[in-house]
Amino acid sequence: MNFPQRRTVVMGVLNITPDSFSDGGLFMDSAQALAHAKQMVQDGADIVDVGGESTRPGAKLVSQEEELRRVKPVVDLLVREGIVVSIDTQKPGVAEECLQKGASLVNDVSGLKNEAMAQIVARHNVPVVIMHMKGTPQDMQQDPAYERGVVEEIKEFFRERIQKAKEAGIQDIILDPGIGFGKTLEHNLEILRRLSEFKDLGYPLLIGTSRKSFIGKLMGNAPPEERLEGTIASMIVAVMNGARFVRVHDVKECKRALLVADAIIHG
Ligand code: HH2
Repeated sequence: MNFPQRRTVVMGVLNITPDSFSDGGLFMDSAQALAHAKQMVQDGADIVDVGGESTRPGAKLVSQEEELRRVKPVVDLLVREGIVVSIDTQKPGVAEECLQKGASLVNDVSGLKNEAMAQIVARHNVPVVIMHMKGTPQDMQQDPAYERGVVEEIKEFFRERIQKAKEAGIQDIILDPGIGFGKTLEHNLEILRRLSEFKDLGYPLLIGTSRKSFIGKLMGNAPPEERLEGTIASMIVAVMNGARFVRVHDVKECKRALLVADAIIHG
C-alpha cells in the first residue's frame, strides 16, 4: 500500500465494543460509528482501525459471530464512503469477511499467532500489523517479565513472525511492539526510549500509546479522558525515534501536533 513517506501516517481508533477502555459503548450504533469515522478522516486520519473485541487487561473474550455482528456492517459503511479501513482482530474468520467487504489492512494484536491469519492476509495481498503481546489480554498484566530484556525479546519475536509471514507470502509488514500488552510502566518507557533499535529489522513501525494506563500513572492517576497531553508527548517521542504510523483516539489534536513535529523531522 502507498502511504505517505514524508509524514507520519495517522490511524484513528474506532471500537465497536461495549467495554473498550476509553471509547467503550460509544459507537455500538452504526450511524454513530460512521459519523465518528468521518470526523476522524476530516481531522486527518489516513486509516480508520475498526475493532469489535476489547483487548484491555482482563477483557472478556468475544465469539467470532458476535465480533462479526459488531464490525461487519461498520466496515461495509466506511468502505462505501471511501474510507481506508483497517480491521483490528485476532480472528482469521473476522479478517476474511472484513477483507471481502473491502478493508485494506489487518491489525493483528496477536502478531499472526494463528497460522490461518497469515494465509488470509497473503491471499488478499494486504498489509498486516504484527503486534507483540506477552500472554493474552486475560493474563498479560500479571507481573510481566523479560529475562533477556524487553527490547531484545520483542525483536526475537518479530524475527520469528516475519519469517512466518514471508513463508506465507505476505509482502507488506508493519511492526508494533504493543505498548501496554504484557508490559510494566518501565517496559513501556524503555520500548519508547529505544524504539529506533527496531528499525534494524527493516520494516515500518506503528505505535499505539493513546490514552493508555502508563500515561495515566505518569500524570498522577489521570483517567483516560484526561490523558491527551501525555498521549501527544509519548507519540512525538515515538515519531522522533522512528514510528511511521501512530494509532490514536484524539485524531484532531494529535494531527495538529504532528503537523509541527513532521515539519521539523522531515523538512
Ligand atoms: N492497542 C489497542 C488495541 N489495538 N493495535 C495495535 N496495533 N497497537 C496497539 O497499541 C493497540 C491495538 C488497545 O487500545 P483500544 O483499542 O483503545 O482499547 P480496547 O482494547 O479496550 O478496545
